[in-house]
Amino acid sequence: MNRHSQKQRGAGYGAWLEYRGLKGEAAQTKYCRVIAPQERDIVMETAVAELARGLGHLFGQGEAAIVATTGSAGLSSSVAIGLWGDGTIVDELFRGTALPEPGGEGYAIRTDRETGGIAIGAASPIGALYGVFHLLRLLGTGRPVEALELVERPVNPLRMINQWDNMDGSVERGYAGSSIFYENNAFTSDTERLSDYARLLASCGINAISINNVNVHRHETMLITPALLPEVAKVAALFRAYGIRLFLSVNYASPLEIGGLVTADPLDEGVREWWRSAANGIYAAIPDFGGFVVKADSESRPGPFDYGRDHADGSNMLAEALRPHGGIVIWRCFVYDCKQDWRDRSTDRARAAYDHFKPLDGRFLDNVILQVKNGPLDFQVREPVSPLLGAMERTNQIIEFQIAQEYTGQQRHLCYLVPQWKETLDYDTHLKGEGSTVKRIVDGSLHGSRYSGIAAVSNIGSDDNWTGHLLAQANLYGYGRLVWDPELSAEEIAEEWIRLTFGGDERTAAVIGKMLMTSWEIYESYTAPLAVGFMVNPDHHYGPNVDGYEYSKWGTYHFADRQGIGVDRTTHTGTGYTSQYAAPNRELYEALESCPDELLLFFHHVPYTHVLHSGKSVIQHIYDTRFEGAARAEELKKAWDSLAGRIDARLHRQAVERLAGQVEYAKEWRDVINTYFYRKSGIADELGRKIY
Ligand code: GCV
Repeated sequence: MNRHSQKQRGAGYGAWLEYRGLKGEAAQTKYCRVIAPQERDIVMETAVAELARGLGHLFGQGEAAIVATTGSAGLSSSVAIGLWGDGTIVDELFRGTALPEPGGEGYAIRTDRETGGIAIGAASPIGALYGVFHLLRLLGTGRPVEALELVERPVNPLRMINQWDNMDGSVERGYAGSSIFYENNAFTSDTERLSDYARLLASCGINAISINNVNVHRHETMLITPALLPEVAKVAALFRAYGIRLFLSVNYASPLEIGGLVTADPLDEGVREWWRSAANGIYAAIPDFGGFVVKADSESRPGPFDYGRDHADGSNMLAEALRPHGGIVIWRCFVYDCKQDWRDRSTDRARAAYDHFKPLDGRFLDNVILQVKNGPLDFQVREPVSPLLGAMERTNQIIEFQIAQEYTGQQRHLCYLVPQWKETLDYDTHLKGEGSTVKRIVDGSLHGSRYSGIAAVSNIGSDDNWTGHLLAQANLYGYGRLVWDPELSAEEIAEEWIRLTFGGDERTAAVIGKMLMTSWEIYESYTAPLAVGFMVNPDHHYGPNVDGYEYSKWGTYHFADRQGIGVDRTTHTGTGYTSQYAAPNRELYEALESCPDELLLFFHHVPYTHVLHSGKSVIQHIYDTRFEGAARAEELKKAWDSLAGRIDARLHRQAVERLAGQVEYAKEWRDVINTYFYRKSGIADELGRKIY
């Protein structure tokens, strides 16, 4: 798939960049030439090569020719690419047009009415690369290109992927094979695959990647040392060619663990000097290194709390070391007590991030960014939006999503997550009055933040098709597209992905589109509706176990007893978590009468007989959703089966078993949950269905 591709790869490897040959009308106007500037930096080189390759595949002619001037043929049958002011034909083509100047990573595309040729112009090589992928996407999805006149720029400045890869080749919460970055505590030799990954990411707009797990173990702690930096630099170069900056997750206790110091106290001058020197070494090897991602004082990782310091002290120390080089510190806010006493009902894990960080607003250096998970707990199928998002006006923040489906079916169940992310981004925090949406917080416009954007935990691994479940590719693609432009609808994104992956068949688009768009709701209904949260098996988090975390130290409880269920997080009678929201959200959640059904058990402890806004009792809702969810999982399988013969058989085969497994597991969820709550409550299902 890479332009220097050597290896035979399996079906699905090309993902949405397969560029299936165009048919019918779309294939009529052939674009068989690329007109490109002679002087090209590495990213422009990539842009030109991708364009030649994409056009070649789409129009079935190998690779399109690359020429430097229009020659006598003019622009016809050609796509010209260039930067503003580079003296190429692109300048000429955009002169006098009404197109506004795009920003740094933006681009413009227009069709020359006289010749039918197309021009892609940009202010930077990375803009040109994004413009190339945009045009190829239009062609690949069968959109008309005869009269293009468009300008695009990304909405979010930082568009990041976090790998949770370990150097032993494992991936924390990885569901698609092993790491593509490492094996046996060394870097992979399959650099071609890394390049192909960079290509997939750039094609949907990603511009930053951290390449190791936020839980930084012994070998990974060494990544910032001269022993491993040359290897890191090689990986950085592969991603650089696609305009993606490389970051590393670092071990907060590095000075202690590998530096020979007796402390990692952020206020200790020796420690500060150690990090400065480490940063100097990194930038000598990788001049455009992005910076550090840090998980500190979280789930037994070391951090500033170990020295009686706070998270401003800890992150600022690292920020100071990176600052002279233009680097940033991405500091995670996933900080909570993971050794909680389950008997103590006053401690609330959901409160923790806000309680720890909000008081520190204004104390962080301007090259520190706080990374906040979308919800206050941990990537559940349904959670309220984290109240910390936007609550620190004087602090840079980005949101963290999880593309990997840790709690949403682990890529064995279908769960298209774009609708969930979109709902979060559209959420109105009301922090500065109506319209204070999360998307405006993370794009930096609400508070005028210096740094802003979105990060997410990747869902890829060494499986041939990257994501194990073929349809989980839609989450990676969808993440990139949504982060580029949060105004895109989940349906639009799904449709793009389907057409690029499977071709232009209308029925295929309709069937898979519906499967994707209903999948989150279906998964939620047979697992954990009403935002009840954790009911999974401990450690691996797969499959139902209602009390799996109930009597544990992890702080994730539902408090089901024979009368009722849910966590009282109100300010009047509960943990006070609701007070972390601005009005009117605070009041909305506080009052049982107004709390939305879908979040009910997150905020309130209610009897099973409590009647929801839907008119159903909680217990009946528990039964109905499980029965319906399991039945709808079967419909997903049938829908997919109906596509046999319509799509590439090798691709079709890849999801058949997964969907069959989902059907069985949905029944398991249905029966375990229903039986548990029937036994607990003693209340029968109104419809008399089978409960054990
Ligand atoms: C990387 C959850 C996951 C952990 C993960 C952690 C985090 O608790 O289960 O595997 O650790 O989140 O985001 O740091």
